[in-house]
Amino acid sequence: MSQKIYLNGQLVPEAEAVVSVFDHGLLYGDGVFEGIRVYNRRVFMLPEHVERLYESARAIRLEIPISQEEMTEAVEKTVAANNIEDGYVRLVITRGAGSLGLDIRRTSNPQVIIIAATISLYDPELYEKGLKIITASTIRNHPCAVSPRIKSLNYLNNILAKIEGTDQGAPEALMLNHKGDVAECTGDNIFVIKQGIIRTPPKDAGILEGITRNVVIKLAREAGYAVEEVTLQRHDIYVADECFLTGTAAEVIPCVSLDGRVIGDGTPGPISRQLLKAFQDFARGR
Ligand code: PXG
Repeated sequence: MSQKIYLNGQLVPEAEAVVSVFDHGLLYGDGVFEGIRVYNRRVFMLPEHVERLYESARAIRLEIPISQEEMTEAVEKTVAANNIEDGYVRLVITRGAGSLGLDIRRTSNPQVIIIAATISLYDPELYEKGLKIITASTIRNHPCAVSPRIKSLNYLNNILAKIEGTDQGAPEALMLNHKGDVAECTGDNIFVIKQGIIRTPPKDAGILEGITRNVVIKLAREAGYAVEEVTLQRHDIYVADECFLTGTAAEVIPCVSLDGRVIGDGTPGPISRQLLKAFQDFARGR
């Protein structure tokens, strides 16, 4: 069965879901996107993802041609049409076709694309053993350049850091910000735990404000933990009792080493495990 892709209001077969080679999304990475999980046919945290998509679009002066309500309906419709029970939805909004120049006034028709598919996840074994990660030499984009708070189609900053990780056999890579403080990983936010207190970098550390991050902060507080959004240095990770990453694909994944420094006792810690379970129960509606 061929996949059905939502393209500008129509559900079309994959082969017909095409955009122009003059689209500024292709020419310049000029657009925004979202990645969302589907659990038991429910689109997880859909209002929050739609809100972030429209905020990203606003920040790059891209006017999405449909309302947030229409976008929400379009996502639900695409998931249903592809009979997705557990999977992944990718929303992509491009600037649309234009001239071979930067001027957005020469573009027209932003493209609204929704793909409902499966997702590639970390190896289940990594949740038992924990990730060993490295610090990339590529820093996160300066917030005064392209703000990391925008989930834009220009992901080269993250891709370059991800290459460094892959080259060194690490499934994720830590990125510092322009000040040398901890920002986040290439596609995941980062948390540390020290003496029972959970800490994660604040929104202004040059991070994407992850929706999984925000859910985990809430669940951790509900479980009685203190959670602080504070500046962290690599040193705070080296000396942490526990560390874990959060993201749409990863959910909550323990991290047991950074740059060859073993974190805690080198195994996934009890609070990380507890939060992984709490997150999975919440996401799967248990
Ligand atoms: N930081 C960055 C830079 C991200 O791209 C996160 C943190 C975690 O945010 P969420 O809202 O997912 O908790 C992300 C998310 C993909 C893909 O296919 C990427 C993300 C999410 C899902 C899929 O590359 N990045």
